[in-house]
Amino acid sequence: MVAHQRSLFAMGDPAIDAGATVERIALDERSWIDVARNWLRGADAMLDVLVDTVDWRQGRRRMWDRMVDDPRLSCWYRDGDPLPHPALAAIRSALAERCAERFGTVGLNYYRDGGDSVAPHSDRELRDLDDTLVAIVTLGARRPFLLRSKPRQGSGQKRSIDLAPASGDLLVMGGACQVGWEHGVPKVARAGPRISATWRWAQKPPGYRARATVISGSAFVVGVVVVVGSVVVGSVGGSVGGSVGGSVG
Ligand SMILES: O=C(O)CCC(=O)C(=O)O
Ligand SMILES: [Mn+2]
Repeated sequence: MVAHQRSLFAMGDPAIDAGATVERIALDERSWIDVARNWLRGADAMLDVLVDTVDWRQGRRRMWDRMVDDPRLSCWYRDGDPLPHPALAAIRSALAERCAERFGTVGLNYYRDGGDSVAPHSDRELRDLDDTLVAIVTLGARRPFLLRSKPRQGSGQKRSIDLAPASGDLLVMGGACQVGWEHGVPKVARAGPRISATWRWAQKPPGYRARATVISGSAFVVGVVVVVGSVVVGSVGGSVGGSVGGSVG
């Protein structure tokens, strides 16, 4: 394991800098990402606590004809579950205030070293909705975070952007980002531990029906069947691969 360079900013008690500069990057006419560098102080100290105290789960998925371990550990908390660090509740409130929306379920992903990763994907429950928010706070090592456009019919051009969030940075993917774009954290030769904390929100049109997803050979409907208005994604979602609100598809 490579110890990542720690800054004074990332040590000490967690505290949100509500005045941090937020840069909005328009990805296309319908999709954007907000980037707030140094949004959370004390992110490395928080990582240390979470590495030791979270009941990390090993997800598994079918790859061709066999089951393989996900190359990272995860843990999901439903709305109302006791959280493993008090700062997670404060972050959720700050996000709700920033985005004027309510976030419920929080997912934690633990990339132990550079060999851990998540493949390019769009978040499963959100990938056919054009008004969603996915907030990601990075704790620990700086890793590439790649966003790339999905190929569109009639346009061969693919765009790609690396936001490389450092410890304490906040990313918020918004609009139709999950429809037209994929995101992922690729493997790297060497990296210290990194945890991402993710929250999701979606506006679902009345009568919205989630697409059925095939997992391990059986049809599994992810998400809500019929809802009206805004809902917090995950608190009512299906369970995938043992994780509530698991999203990588
Ligand atoms: O770790 C990250 O920054 C991304 C995690 C993610 O996209 C996911 O779990 O769906
Ligand atoms: Mn994702």
